Amino acid sequence: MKPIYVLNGPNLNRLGKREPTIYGTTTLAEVEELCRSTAGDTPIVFHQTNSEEKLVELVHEAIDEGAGIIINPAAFTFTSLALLDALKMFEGPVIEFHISNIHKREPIYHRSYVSMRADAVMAGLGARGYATAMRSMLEMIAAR
Ligand code: CA2
Repeated sequence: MKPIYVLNGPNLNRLGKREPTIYGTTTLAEVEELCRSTAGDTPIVFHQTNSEEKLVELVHEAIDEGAGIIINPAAFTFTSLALLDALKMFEGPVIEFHISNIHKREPIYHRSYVSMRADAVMAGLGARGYATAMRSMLEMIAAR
């Protein structure tokens, strides 16, 4: 069984430690556990990186080995054509995920490059939304 990749971009390693009014108090380690428990027997590859290069390389790894990608690209959402180009090479389902509702925030957070490839976009459900994203990803893979 191919794994589902859950990829997290810059600063999300600080989740649960700063700005709890926007991002909540759940840590990234707790998010990983939530993803694993929701996925059940389906294997998960879970990463966070502050590096655009590393994030692109992880998408390349998913192109070769992954069944689906759930990605919270954080700030790279709004800046990275390299990430968009890498995601365009991936043939399985892609869910773009944001903890906060990016559309409720300043205009610089409204234009996502990643959305041009994502099959679904989720925003504003908080950290527990990763479980919702995982359930939807399992359904999307099963429906293919
Ligand atoms: O809501 C999200 O998940 C975001 O992708 C998070 C990004 C932000 O640039 C996006 O607009 C929305 C920022 C991540 C910052 O991470 C922090 C984590 C904990 C505390 C403070 C910042």
